[in-house]
Amino acid sequence: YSQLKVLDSNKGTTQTNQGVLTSKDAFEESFVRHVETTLARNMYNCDNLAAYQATSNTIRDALLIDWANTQQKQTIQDGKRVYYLSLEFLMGRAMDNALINLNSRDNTKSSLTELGFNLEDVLEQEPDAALGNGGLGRLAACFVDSLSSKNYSGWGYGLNYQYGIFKQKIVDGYQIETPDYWLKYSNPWEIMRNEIQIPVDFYGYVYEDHDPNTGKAKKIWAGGERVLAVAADFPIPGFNTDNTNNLRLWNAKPTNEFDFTKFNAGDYQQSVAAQQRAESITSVLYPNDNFESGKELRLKQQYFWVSASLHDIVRRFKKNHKNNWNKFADQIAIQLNDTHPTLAIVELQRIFVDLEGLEWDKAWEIVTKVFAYTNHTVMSEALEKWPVDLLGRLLPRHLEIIYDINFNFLSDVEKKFPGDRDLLGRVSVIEENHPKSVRMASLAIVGSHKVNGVAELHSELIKTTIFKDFVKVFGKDKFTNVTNGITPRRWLRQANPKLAALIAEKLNDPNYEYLTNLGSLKKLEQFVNDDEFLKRWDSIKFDNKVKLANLIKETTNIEVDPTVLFDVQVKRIHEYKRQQLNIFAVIYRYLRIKELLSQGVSVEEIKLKHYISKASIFGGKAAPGYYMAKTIIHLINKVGDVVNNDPEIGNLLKVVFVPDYNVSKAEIITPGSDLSNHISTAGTEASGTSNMKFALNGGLIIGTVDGANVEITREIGEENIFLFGNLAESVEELRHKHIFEGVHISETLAKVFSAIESGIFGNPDEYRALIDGIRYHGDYYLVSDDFDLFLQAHTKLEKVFGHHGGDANDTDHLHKWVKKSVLSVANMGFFSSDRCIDEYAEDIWNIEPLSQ
Ligand code: GLG
Repeated sequence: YSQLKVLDSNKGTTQTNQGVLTSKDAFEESFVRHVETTLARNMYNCDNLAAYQATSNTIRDALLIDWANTQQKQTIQDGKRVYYLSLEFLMGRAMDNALINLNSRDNTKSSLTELGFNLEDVLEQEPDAALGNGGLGRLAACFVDSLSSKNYSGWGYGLNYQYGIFKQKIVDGYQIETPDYWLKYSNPWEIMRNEIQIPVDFYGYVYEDHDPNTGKAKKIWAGGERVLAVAADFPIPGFNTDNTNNLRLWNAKPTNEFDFTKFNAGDYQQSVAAQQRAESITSVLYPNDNFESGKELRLKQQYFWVSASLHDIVRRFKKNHKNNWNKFADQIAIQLNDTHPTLAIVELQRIFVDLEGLEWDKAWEIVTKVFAYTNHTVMSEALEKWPVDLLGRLLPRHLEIIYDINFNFLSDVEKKFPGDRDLLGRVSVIEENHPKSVRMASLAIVGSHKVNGVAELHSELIKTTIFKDFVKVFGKDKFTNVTNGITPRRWLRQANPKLAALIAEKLNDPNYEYLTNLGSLKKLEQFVNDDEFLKRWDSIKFDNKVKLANLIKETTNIEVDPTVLFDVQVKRIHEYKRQQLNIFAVIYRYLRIKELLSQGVSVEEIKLKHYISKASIFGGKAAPGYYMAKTIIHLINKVGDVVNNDPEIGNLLKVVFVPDYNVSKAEIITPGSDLSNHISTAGTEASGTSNMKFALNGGLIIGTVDGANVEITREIGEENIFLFGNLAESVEELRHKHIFEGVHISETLAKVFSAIESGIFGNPDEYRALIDGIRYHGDYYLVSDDFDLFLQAHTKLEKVFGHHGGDANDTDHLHKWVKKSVLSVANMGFFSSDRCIDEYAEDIWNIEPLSQ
């Protein structure tokens, strides 16, 4: 009763504080108060940055009320909660998203105008929270948005890196990495919880002792180094609901426990330095995507994060349920985003057995009910393995527990498949190799009740390749699929307000309810023969292209004509994603155009009969140590230099590399694309999520039969996507053929190679490894096999795009291209991350939404 009363009294506060969301006066009053008190400035000296800070503080105040109410409601209802453990949350900017989800954008905009500010300029002040590399981190960000929007009780746990992904500069065509200290100005969205401090230990040794009460032997881990995990909370508002979850990110801080041994030895400096080192644990995000480097600090990050999170989760459980461990798995589900948090399995087992005194088998039964693991890749270089020596030195007790888990697991396997020693070797959590190491994926599978892939094709592939033996051991029901999704709040409403508004109008849905019920986009199909509608649709795309052209001009000084086809490939730079295939095709196009011109064919004729005008737009970061990816970036930039400065070419072809691709740039680039490339070697891209973003924004896709492209095709129809290339089932055979029979370079690709080798794009030695990798070293990513198919797909799609010159009455373009665009959007409902979260909730977590 008393708790309910608190809830009730909070409602009173809610109304007064929430006034800032809907009333101009209330907003302005709070704004001025924050300028004067929080920022200690005055209105005469308030620039856009101060306006951003005052606005976000105002919105944050309102958000915190919802947040506190939600936490109370969750405690009172005491239902099952899910915790999403992810080493990356690629959130981007928070303010616009908060305004949209709290339905306060219009009020804020007009209030700011009255105060003399422009909302768009104010929004630009916010730095991206770039605490992730790419798809995996952005998926986690979409998931927390959906958890709140669908009224689940679900928290995210991660690390509060001081430096997120680096800022990319392009100098002389080369990528240069510079640190991004995103917390330069204080972060108004972060609530420091200095009172929530959890000690985390490293190193030391293990000894055996006897419990004085029971006389039983027990393990003690002692003598290590201690670091404090201090919580920083980020409220996550849902759309059209008060439900506001929490994203808790940990900061590493030194303890106050002084190292007296060092001090007594007269080494005060050393002692303080060691304390300071503690903070380095959360200082920087590892900038690798789909690649694991195996560094000790990375393992420290992982343990620091899972240990703090687990202790926090257990503490919260104990507040309500004391030591009633039988209830633990009914109250808590934990999702492991990739293998990065796998040590959580070991840590929970340690908490139960060593600290809470549970029997091993009982503890293990609970542990395996709690955890589930999502796999995001089949590529071996991305699969984590930690050397036993390193793990044992850093976490001596955990290594023992891992050995025990493995021993029990292998005994079960042995019973089921007596005498199959090879099988034991393949499924063992320990790889008996040099160095001997722990296979994190195996440990994650053994310690989880469900394992899922992220698109149908990928989920099938893991069952038949990397996890085949585990299917044999556990049966196929343990392995499932949850196809990825994206949040339509950010990726439609926020990134493409005009299209979102047109859709709302056509669906007769002034409150944008379709954003939490994305299947209703289907109703757009009824307008597909309405020319007026198609023209409006097309002119919104045009406006978005103008915005993108402006971004390109600002960041590269290259002018692109918004009437030409915008052909985009933005994502991490990786050989498997095949930006090299794309740039080779661009080079071929340039060479052919030059050839035609030299034969006296006019530009007009080329446009009509051969190639339509287009801009090839690239963007994406390469891992700092990834030579081949950096070579690809360099080639793209050098091709751009040549093509863009060739006076004969004009707007027939432009090549652009947008520097520092990130979430806020994606919000401009995605709505401005006519066509985007998702052209990975079949079987390598687990899902891809930008493919979904582009299609939801009315851009068409050129893609291989890979990842979620397969399901996008199924949903939107084969006639609305341009697929090409060899299929996943042929990849192995083709690779084999390359090695034993050599690689066949077609005439077209040979022309491209000899142009590069001629030096027109700078010193050919710089591209030697890229070309030789294809020609002489097995062409692992099948560029040679797919090159001509890629060119053919282009020829086909250009006929559909037509010779559109920005003419709204170009009915050919309207009826061919724009219709496909409408039909794509109408059928993208399936790819809302709300649908993913519902699937996880039902099939994996077994949780229900909170009653509101
Ligand atoms: C991975 C995969 C992507 C996938 C994403 C989210 O490479 O294909 O879409 O996770 O599941 N490392 C990644 O970005």
